[in-house]
Amino acid sequence: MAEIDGATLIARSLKQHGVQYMFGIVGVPVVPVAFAAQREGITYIGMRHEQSASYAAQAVGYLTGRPGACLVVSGPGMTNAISGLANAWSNRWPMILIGGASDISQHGMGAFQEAPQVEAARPWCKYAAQVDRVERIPYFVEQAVRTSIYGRPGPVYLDLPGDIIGARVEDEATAQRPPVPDPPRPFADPDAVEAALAALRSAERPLVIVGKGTAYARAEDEVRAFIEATQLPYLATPMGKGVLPDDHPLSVGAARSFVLQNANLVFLMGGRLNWILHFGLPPRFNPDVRIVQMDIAAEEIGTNVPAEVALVGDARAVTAQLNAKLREQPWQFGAENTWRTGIAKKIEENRAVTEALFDDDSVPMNYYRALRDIRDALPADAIICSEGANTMDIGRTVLPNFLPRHRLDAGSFGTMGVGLAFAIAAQAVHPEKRVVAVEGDSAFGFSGMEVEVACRYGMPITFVILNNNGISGGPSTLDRSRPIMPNAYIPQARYEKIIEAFGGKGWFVERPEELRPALDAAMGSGGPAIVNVMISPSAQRKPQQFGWLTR
Ligand SMILES: Cc1ncc(C[n+]2csc(CCOP(=O)(O)OP(=O)(O)O)c2C)c(N)n1
Repeated sequence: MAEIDGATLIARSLKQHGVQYMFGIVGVPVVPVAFAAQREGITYIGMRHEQSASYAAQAVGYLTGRPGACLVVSGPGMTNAISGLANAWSNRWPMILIGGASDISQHGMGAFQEAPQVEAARPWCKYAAQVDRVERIPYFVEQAVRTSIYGRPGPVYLDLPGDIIGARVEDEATAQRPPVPDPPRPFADPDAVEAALAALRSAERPLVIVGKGTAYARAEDEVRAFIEATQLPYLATPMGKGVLPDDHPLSVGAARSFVLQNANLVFLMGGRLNWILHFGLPPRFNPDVRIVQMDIAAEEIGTNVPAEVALVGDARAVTAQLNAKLREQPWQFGAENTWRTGIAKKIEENRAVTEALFDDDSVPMNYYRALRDIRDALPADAIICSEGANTMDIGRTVLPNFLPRHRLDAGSFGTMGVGLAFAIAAQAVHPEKRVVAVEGDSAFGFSGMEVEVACRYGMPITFVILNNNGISGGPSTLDRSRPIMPNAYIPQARYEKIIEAFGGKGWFVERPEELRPALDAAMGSGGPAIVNVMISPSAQRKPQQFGWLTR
């Protein structure tokens, strides 16, 4: 009678439920799992740090709607991956972490890398379990995959002791469940759909906020139809960008502070009133703002500001419900009113300030000047990964997105170090697309060794580092006669040389006129490249009405 081992069974079960990508670092006891994954037709990408492997797995989850798998060894391998679990938990992205664990037969004996792994995973996960018998692997994998993508998505954890991975069992004792179907798409209460449209019709200064939940739900066609049918002004959240193209005439992103502060009704589509949206509270929001809220998770409704109307359901299904009602009873927000003219005026004012910064050819460059050239060099369907403080915040306003799920950033958890792994995941999922990671020099440093992964797999990712000598701008020279400033790095560090060690190409850019040729050469090189761009340590965002976080 045919036998199957635990490693093959885990790989086969993952494949059975649509898991296509695995990122990891091998060692005892998970080596056979990685080889089995390759044999079963799962793409295995070996990373240089578990943190990056776990970031990559969740980016796959966001981009494809099926969790990416992250494979790590017991003990420190598993604990290194917890930052990824936390980031996925905060972003509500699906991923499945598979942690090797010490043998069940040695539990409590001080086994090699023995650790309370399930307990450590649990606060970040929708589901965390140890596989207790080899023949139950298909059960646990189905449970984990389904839980990660059904309802509100999120990370899950499976603990795989070495003696389960190595165990053999009769093949026929291990029947697979049918593949987990795509998540059900619940509709909202039809009365709430009517109420939402009535609320929008009654608002003098309405604003739609398009969140990344709509991107995850693949609701772009429905959201576009809704915005165009109603002619409502909309603002995209950082990763909601691209659900509608950023150059859409109804986008009011260039007047963000103004519209948030003055809207008297906000329709929140698949976004949360967390710190990124200033909790929906004054001074950033109108104290009397009315909230119409659409979310897949009922428990999200009313967070920080009570919702007048709750649309609980899948963003694509619910927006289609709204669109159907609008076809029965067409309605548009007025074309001419003080709300529209006020927004248009603010957009113009903001544009004038940034134009001056775009055209400033000072050396070293300011962020806007550098980002202008990056913007102009990118194709419209580029996938942009972005992290840093100013690099990311200014980049979000300068680098446009024209397609959904084409922007990945530090996200709800504000995590530095995600960018390289996100770029690797994006290039794995979309080998045909231009992927660019726009990185602050500090952000790059968290995961810089992952450029070796891009080189090893021949991924033509362009890593652009906006280098201002430290965390949000360090000193231009290092004075070792005093304590080195906590935010300082080696000035003018030649990060581009790191990738050359692995066969990639590097460019060092100091002057504005050198930047576009370097970007074009890097993207034309056909392989991975770093463009290391010196930015003035004193360069900042254009003057802002409110301080960051508005404490
Ligand atoms: C994992 C993690 N550690 C530390 C921080 C704190 N932090 C926020 S932004 C940042 C780096 C900002 O500098 P840089 O990436 O160079 O971008 P810049 O603002 O200079 O453009 C750091 C370390 C964080 N957000 N995440």
